[in-house]
Amino acid sequence: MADRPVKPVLLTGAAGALGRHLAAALAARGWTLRLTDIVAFPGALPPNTSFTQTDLADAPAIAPLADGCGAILHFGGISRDRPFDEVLRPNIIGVYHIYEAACRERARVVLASSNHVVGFHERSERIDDLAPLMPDSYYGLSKAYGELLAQLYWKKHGVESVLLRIGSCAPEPWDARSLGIWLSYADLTRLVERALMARDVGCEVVWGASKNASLSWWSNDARAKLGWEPADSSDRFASRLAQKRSDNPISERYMGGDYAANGYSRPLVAPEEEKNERSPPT
Ligand code: NAI
Ligand code: 15L
Repeated sequence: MADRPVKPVLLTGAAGALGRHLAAALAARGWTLRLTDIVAFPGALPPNTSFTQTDLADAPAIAPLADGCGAILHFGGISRDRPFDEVLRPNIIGVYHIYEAACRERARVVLASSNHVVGFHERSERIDDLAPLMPDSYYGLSKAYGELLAQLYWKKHGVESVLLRIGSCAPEPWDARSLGIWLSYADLTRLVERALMARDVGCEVVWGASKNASLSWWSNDARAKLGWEPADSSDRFASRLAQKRSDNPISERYMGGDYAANGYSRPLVAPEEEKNERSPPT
């Protein structure tokens, strides 16, 4: 395995659920981290870390945080289905500030994208990392914007990105959907570490899910290039959760689940009819 880079790593969203986990886990593995979030860091800082309270939408405040950093782990911002006005500043303007900072520093970005960039694909489909983006919410749309921004900065400026399309990353899955797309905290840590250390990643997508027997939706990504394979599995929760489904037909039809169903106002379209919508014009 390559040596750990010596430059510090900036972690946004450090006070959030995944940020707190990564701050502790990566610090324990010897990484030097600069942490930031719009809210105070809860509790004591892990060793070899510093913390600055900043709004991602505040360009002059964000820029110096990346000075001298070799990589940015971008986990900050709105992390749920919220109205457009709430998503705009942190997730659209904020991610632009992160890419501007990365470009100045020639730093790699590990972007916490989301399964909700493809949330309007039907669960009966099998999609790979080149499948069309089909966001299920303003939140999913903001993550799709982040992925496209990453492509732009790679093509135009050579800024590398690993786009982590995270499924459901939590201590445990909670229903049938999350059983399939669950990512354990330990698999997340190893994935992020490989995303930091792998050579020449370019701009690539990885599906962020553990080795769950019930996951059939996603295939093909850059995991081999990173040298990452998930080690954990949700299978031990299957007997309790496999039948725990929502009673909303929209949630159950699309990969994004409740995010797809939330605010859905279209008359229900038959699956066959919807497939025709996707056919290229003849
Ligand atoms: P979280 O909501 O716990 O953490 C997000 C952090 O971003 C919070 O601490 C919040 O204060 C901070 N933040 C929000 N607005 C900000 C702003 N304007 N400026 C600076 N910081 C701001 O979310 P979680 O679960 O830790 O997720 C982390 C990242 O991973 C998010 O980007 C989320 O979209 C992404 N993700 C998480 C998944 C999961 O299952 N936990 C699944 C897919 C993606
Ligand atoms: C996400 O993108 C969210 O950040 C997280 O809170 C979960 O809702 C997850 O997706 C999911 O789809 O379960």
